[in-house]
Amino acid sequence: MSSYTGTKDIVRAESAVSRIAILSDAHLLIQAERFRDENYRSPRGEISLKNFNKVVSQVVAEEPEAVILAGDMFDEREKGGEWVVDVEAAKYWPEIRKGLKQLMECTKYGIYALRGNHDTAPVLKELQDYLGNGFHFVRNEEEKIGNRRMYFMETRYRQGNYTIKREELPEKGEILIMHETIPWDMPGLEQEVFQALGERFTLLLNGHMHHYSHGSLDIPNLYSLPALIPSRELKNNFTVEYQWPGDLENPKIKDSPFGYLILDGDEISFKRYNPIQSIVNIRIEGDNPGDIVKGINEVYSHLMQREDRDNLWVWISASGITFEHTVRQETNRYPEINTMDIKVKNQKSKIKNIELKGLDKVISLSELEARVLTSLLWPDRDLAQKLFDEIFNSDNLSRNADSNLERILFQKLLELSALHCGVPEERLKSFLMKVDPLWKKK
Ligand SMILES: [Mn+2]
Repeated sequence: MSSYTGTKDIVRAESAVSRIAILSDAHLLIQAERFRDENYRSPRGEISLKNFNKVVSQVVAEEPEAVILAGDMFDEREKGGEWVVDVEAAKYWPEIRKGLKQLMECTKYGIYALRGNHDTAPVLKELQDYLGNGFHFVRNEEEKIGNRRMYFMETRYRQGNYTIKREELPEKGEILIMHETIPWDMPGLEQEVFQALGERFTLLLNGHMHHYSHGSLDIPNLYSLPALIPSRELKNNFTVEYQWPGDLENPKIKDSPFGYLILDGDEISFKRYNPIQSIVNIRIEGDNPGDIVKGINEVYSHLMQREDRDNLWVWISASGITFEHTVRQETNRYPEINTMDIKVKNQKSKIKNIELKGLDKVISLSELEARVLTSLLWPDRDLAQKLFDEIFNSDNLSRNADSNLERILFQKLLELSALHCGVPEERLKSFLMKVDPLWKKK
């Protein structure tokens, strides 16, 4: 370990356990947009940098002896097949580096950085070159930081395949810093792996989830780190939430979920950071596109009355509708409101009973789905499930669907999705042959 000594004099008893700040998931460069003007940054990018500067001052005031970056602090974003970060990052790096330098210089031991799934090694190596021996990019190694021992387990994030072999897990230690998916209502690293790690380490600190919690998965020493500042990855973080239908005068208000952790002695505390902007979540529930359009307009008219309307980052989730475009068309009518992202989902519970005629008998869509799924084995089954959920669902089909048309549509959609899912052609053919008898008249 290098013997970096910052400029800050910290007077502490020799025996005290080092006070450490843990920062995660700022996703700083995710706000980089492609602009031809080499000096222009997007308003979202500007806000992110302002938040970063503000939170850096807050952390500096905490007088940590070391700062840990637990992954996805920078983010290398891809847009239209190009790495935005290479083109745009130049406009952001001077300020990011300045902030990191401030953090580094306020500490005795410097900064220790773990790579997250959105970070790249070259970016972290460059920072190490630039900032010198007070910045440590650590990969699958233990570091002694003051009188603490910390193991930095590099991310194993692989969507759809989160397994880590037992023999690849780090041996016993004190504190584990990692960046993995906790399986909270979503696929993630197996619970048994977290449990095994929880037995090997006194403390598990995990980034990536953007949400502060501890003791989940029944592992008392597992801590999930908050996102430092807002980014495009909302992950259920908000400060204001409107529901439609609902009382627009009284939205749900929450304390900021953003911030960082301070380890001091045996104490772990979540330090809140209040971002510059308000993070607004809008939940619209309707039965049809008409409802959704009405809901969006009512909520947005309400937002327009807010004094801070220029300072909102708005996320929408709408259920009872299939196409994001329908929502986007409405939000575009309110250019003052910064709509960050729109998610649409069909409500499974509200599925209309579409009847498919011309099969061996008249059956409902859900019966067909059940029959197709039971006739298949993994991985065809997974693909079919995805098709039913996303494409061949009641919202996309009219009532009393014509089976011949739907059958052709289904096959075409399958062919298309197979390409996207990387399914080889032979497997697609055998899949279609297996499904085909389900469609035929007896
Ligand atoms: Mn991540």
